[in-house]
Amino acid sequence: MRILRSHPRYESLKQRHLLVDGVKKGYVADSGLIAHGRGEAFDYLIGEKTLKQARCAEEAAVALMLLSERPVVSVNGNTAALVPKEIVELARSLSAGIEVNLFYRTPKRERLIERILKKNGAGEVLGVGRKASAKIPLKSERGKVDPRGISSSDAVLVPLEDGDRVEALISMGKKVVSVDLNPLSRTSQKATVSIVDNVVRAIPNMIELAGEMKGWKRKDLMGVYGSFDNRKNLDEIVRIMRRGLI
Ligand code: PTJ
Repeated sequence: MRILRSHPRYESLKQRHLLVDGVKKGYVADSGLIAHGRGEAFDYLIGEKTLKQARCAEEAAVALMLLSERPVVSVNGNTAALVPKEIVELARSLSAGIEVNLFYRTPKRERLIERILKKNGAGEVLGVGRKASAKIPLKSERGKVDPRGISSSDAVLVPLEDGDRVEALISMGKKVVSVDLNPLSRTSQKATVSIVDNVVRAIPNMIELAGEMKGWKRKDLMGVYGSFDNRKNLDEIVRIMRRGLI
């Protein structure tokens, strides 16, 4: 279906249609639509724009990923539908691995997402098929990871998560960057750096920041990451959402 650019809800409708199309093609999980609906509600409360606090988190996240030895960007169905080109570009600017990790893992979905990422310029896509031969302490399918990717990483970017994996990764001593519009979710509450922003804004913002910060000295990156207070940032965002409701 064609959506008119002049429609006042064009951006929102475009995202919905990308996801519906992904469900029809079989790479977005049915539940991905429900997850998106929840995200939309929170996005509404922040005015569907990147808050100053989210921008700070994005900056700290880029600093953290650039400081890491083995950063990995994890991709699920919704991310592949909404920001396929951008996620590949971000992984490249951060010199990070790119790994498919699915809650509703099926070989067909893995292969479709791998194909989308490659079509958008990715080199090797980790975590697909037999490559996901390592385990992290999780009972769900998300526990299956690539020994050369998430398993041996020191920092993982996890857009649109369920909280279990964040907890598992943190318990393994890894740093976790989340992108989740819900500041109260277990994901946001447990991550090292929690980006409360729509993935369609957060990933392009991070590409821009990575372009600027890539050439920085480690000391300057440490300054940005070290001065970021995730707890305070999340509390401020919750306050902004509350004010939006009054
Ligand atoms: O592709 P799979 O199999 O890995 O499955 C993916 C889903 C999203 C179905 C799975 O991870 C899931 O069930 O996630 P949850 O537990 O519903 O959590 C998703 C979180 O992402 C929610 O807290 C939403 O608020 C948030 N969210 C939804 N859409 C966006 C978002 N955050 C940022 N940007 C969005 N566009």
